[in-house]
Amino acid sequence: MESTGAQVIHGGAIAGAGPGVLSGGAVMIEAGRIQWVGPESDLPSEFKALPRHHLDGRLLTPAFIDCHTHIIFGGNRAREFELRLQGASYEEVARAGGGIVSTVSATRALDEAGLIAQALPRLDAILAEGVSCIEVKSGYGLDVETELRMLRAARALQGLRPVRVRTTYLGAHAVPPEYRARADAYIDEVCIPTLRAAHAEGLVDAVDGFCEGIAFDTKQIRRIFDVASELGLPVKLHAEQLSHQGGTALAARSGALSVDHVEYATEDDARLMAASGSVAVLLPGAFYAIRETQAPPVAAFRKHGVPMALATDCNPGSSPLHSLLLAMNMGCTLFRLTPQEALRGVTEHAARALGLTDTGRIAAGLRADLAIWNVETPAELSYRFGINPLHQRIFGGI
Ligand code: DI6
Ligand code: FE
Repeated sequence: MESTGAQVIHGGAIAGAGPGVLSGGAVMIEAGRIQWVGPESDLPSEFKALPRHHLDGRLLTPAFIDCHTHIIFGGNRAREFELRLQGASYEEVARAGGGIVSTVSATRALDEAGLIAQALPRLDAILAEGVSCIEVKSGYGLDVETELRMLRAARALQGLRPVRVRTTYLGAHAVPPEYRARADAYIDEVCIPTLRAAHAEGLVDAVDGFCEGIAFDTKQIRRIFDVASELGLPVKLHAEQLSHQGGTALAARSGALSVDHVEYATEDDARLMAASGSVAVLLPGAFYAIRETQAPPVAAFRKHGVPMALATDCNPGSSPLHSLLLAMNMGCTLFRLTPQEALRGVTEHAARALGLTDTGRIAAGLRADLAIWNVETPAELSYRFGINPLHQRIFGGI
């Protein structure tokens, strides 16, 4: 499948074209877009003579979307992993000057080429599992120049690999050492001016923050969200990951695209998220790696109709996970998602968490970002782990 010319993909089951699985389905793609999808028996006669791509019984899905990652950073935190194994908690390590702040020093030391070189193997691992679109956050620079450099490096990835990159400004990730105990001054003097500079350079698709005892409170996050709103940028938030701080309510009231982690969110939070249409982005890699025991309120999200997405949260500290398939397996095993919810979580709902309406489903008019899997049913994508069943990924029809 090397041309952008019209072709028909057929001869297998299709998931992501509607609520269930379409067996014996067909898809016509042309010029990088899906033009038609339906049962092969209904294929319009004008498409019948087009070149064919036979699935040989394989499953066709939308290409996956990793809607929450931090893949641009320097160094690693294996030492912190060892400390946690000896009993230190993620918060204790952070309060002792490790954690996010230790990655900040290693990130500041790299130029743009260095940041890209370290990120490419991570990106390649993620793309190898049928991913076509990835969100990348800043937040390990915490000064004007390094935050901008991270965002530029993230954007540059889409010139180096066949992938679509969405960039999120996460200046409110941690308080850097030079502003220790002066979080408000950091927000005024660095975080907000950097947001304005990054936006002026066209580097920001969304604005994020970390609302947590070890990071920023709701008042501080609100000040950043006010600037995002003034600039016309959508917001999202890391909220209720380690404790309940009220970030979810703030984010939902700000019309956030997504609220991420949400282990400590309540049923009231779920109600607010449903009202605002915010996606709950579940990050089981972080839950697993820091040995969290409180699972997110999946039943409340279901009850109130909050869409749930799954992502890797790929980062050097709380989630050194480079597999969206494993995130799906963990979402099912640890959070009791159904395999169908897991698949929607890395396709349709992940697109929604990024505010994208042209991808994540198999429907006429959307981008021809597709994945062909050596499996027969969607449940198999979540069921096995440690094996990659991808047969082929199609990116923009190619
Ligand atoms: N929550 C997370 O899980 C990541 N960021 C955040 O706000 C962790 C980032 C890190 O530990 O480096
Ligand atoms: Fe994160």
